[in-house]
Amino acid sequence: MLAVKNRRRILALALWVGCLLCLGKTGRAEEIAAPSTAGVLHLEGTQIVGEDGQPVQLRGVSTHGLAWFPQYVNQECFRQLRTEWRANVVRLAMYTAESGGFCTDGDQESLKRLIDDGIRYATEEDLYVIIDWHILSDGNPQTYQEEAKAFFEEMSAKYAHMKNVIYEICNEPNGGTEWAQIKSYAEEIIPVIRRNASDALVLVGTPNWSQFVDEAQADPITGYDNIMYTLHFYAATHKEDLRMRMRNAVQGGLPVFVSEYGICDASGNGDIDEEEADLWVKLMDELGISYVAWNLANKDETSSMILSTCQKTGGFLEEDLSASGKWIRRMLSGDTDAVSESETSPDQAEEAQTEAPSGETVFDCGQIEVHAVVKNCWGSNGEDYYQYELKLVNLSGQPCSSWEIVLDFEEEFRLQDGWNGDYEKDGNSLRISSKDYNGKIGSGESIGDIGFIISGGGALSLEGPQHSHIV
Ligand code: IDC
Repeated sequence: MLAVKNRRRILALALWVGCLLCLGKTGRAEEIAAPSTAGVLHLEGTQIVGEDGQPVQLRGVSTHGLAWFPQYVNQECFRQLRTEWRANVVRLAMYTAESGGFCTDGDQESLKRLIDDGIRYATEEDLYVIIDWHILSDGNPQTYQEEAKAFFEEMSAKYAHMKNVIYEICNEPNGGTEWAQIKSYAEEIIPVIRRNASDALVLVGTPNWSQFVDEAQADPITGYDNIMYTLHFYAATHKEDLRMRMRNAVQGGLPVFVSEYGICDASGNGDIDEEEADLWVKLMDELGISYVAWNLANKDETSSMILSTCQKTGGFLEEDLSASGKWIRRMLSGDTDAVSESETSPDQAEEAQTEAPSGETVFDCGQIEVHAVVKNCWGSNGEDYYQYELKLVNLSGQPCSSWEIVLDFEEEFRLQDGWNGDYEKDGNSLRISSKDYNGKIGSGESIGDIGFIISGGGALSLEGPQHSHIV
């Protein structure tokens, strides 16, 4: 037993080294704005700002059609987007007219449940969240205007009190729909939302698949605050022309939000153009524009961020991501060197095969044995962040109805987040106690999915006096 533990410790140390090596290379210097810090967003000129008046840039990902890929609306997935990808917004894309569409043959109740779930998870993970009325094959948003009114009436009433909900009222008008028609639709929908959510940001699509922001600029919607206009691009199709259209609109005073983009071509498929994608990101950053990437799914298409061979719905490793997914994760997180199984050294890979699960450190804490894994680590704002996941095994010989463990770290650290437990920091120690729903562990049995994120000195003291207590 001891020998096994020591081998695991050595492996854990090897992983630490790997992890430490990956830190501090990039990382966006600025703190990421979140609902808990920036609060309700509003516009000052073309710029989104938080309650304290500081500029806020939202950067994140969009789901694919909720009816088709509902499985990615889950808390673990959103948590990873927030903590590892460093996203601060998710977009919930609900098609209106395609198969399974809200206004065609879709199951409206289950679609609304997915939106409710998505908003709940986003809120719990401190993310802003966009409710996207995803018109596409319906071309003109007026096609389902009455349905849109009823939908946004219900959504805005339900979410009026939330700081983090943003309303996108028509994804991409197309098929010759003119700005005057979109504007007229928006002037029907915005007052419905405003009666409930008086300040929330509202995003309005623009002609030609949300590209002709200049037409909105020539005749903007007046009489309401906090209205933004969307521009969508796909980097392998849309280049300098559309970038200049975006820049001119913003410099001309139009608040623009890139609520959808891809780094491949406009079909959502085809080749990736990283060079153009870099130019887009550079310009959006310069102009303080927010941007949301299409799409969080494992469809066999270039724009899907997860490989079609990957069936996971959260806890994605680098090797689970498509080329788009890798690029977007790296760009958002600023982390250019993720540790992935495919990137570990041959020695580590060999060890990993003989140890299951790999990279686990096991602590005998008395009554409870703690299995700790560093799931991820990254550098940001000059600090190192470590995400731990724990499994607890009850070795006391009797069932328990609650538990408490204390973990010691080698250095001072800061607790950033913790889940499925109550967390209390005391010097270099972290005390974790059970929630009412996960206190019970049968004799010899285990529970998992307990996790936390710390910054600063992240190494667990391997020989430290870790201990546990059960009732
Ligand atoms: C695409 C999806 C694809 C789906 C299709 C439905 O990627 O799997 O079959 O829609 O028609 C958009 C749209 C967005 C498109 C995407 C790629 O907003 O719905 O998704 N795209 O074509 N505008 C430009 C590109």
